[in-house]
Amino acid sequence: MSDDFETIAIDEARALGEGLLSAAGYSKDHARTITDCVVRAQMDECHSHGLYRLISCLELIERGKVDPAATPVVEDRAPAIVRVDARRGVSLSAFEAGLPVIAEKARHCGLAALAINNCFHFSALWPEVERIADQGLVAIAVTVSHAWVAPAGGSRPVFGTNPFAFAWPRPGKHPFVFDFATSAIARGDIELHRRMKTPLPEGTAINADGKPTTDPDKAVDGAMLTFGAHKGSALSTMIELLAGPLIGDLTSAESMAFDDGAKVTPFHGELIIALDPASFMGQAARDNLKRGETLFDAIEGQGARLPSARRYRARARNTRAGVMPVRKNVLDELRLRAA
Ligand code: NDP
Ligand code: PYC
Repeated sequence: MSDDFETIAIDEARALGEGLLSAAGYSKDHARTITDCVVRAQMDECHSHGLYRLISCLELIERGKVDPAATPVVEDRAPAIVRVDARRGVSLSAFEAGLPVIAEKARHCGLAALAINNCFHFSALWPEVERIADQGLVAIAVTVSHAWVAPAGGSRPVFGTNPFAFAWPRPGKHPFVFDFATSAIARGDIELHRRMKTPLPEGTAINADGKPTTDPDKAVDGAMLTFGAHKGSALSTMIELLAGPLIGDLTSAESMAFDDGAKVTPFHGELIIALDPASFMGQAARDNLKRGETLFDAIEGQGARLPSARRYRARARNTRAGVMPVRKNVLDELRLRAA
């Protein structure tokens, strides 16, 4: 473990998170769902979306944006569509409210969608698609953020960092999951580079003059880039459309306008889709799911790793130890706020 990190007991992290959020005014439900998500991310050593995000949740209250006691409202829109209005709360309690409904609808109809609206959204998407895959369903999730990312060939921000997550259930194993920003780097990582005063990887950002930069401050004044040039740009456009106009919610540019200089967590919607292998394949579902294992074996058999393998290893290691590494400067700030 590098000198920049120290460990915290998992129970202590939970108490710290719930204590800070409750004291700031979040309802029990919000304090629990937010803490659970950031502790899970930290246990998996996803530093850009772990305990660090508690600070942005506190800033949401300090800057008067979030309704910290909002109760999500579930609306049964159609046989295969459920909508949850987060009512200006954080997305996670809305997800909790919608999860049993999308799972039930997917089993009944073969596939189903959950649209979460009017939410502040700070979290990684893998905790959500993993929860759906744990119920034997295939899952896809997309959301927008703030307009920080320039389209391929352009130089001004239009897109959010727009993550895309997928999960596939694996009998007797953790699901196959990937979850990535469609920008070349997540905004959370840029913020961590700014805090640590370290350079960005090449090819992730441009400055205000449209020239490549590795200076995180200059990147913030300029624009982030998409991953995979025009391919990431097209995927990001798709995500803007699916998690924006399709579900009647804000695009990243509109979320940025709503923020109005407060510089807090984006406010918008999220689209989650669940597919039921049993409905597609009937009796053959189990055997067909196993054919996915042939694909995974072919990947791992040549020394490549599956996405999420690093996370699952970190989770197992930290669960055994009962403690997890956190950046010192993040923990210092959280403890100072709690004192
Ligand atoms: P990463 O680039 O860190 O990882 C992307 C995915 O690729 C992960 O599933 C990762 O698995 C996998 N992976 C990484 N390296 C390899 C490799 N060598 N071989 C195979 N698989 C690999 O993700 P990002 O930085 O793009 O995104 C980080 C998080 O930020 C995501 O969880 C995303 O949801 C979140 N985010 C949230 C936003 C929001 O608006 N709420 C906006 C943007 C991002 P592993 O984890 O095991 O390394
Ligand atoms: O890391 O890009 C990001 C991000 C945006 C909103 C939440 N995370």
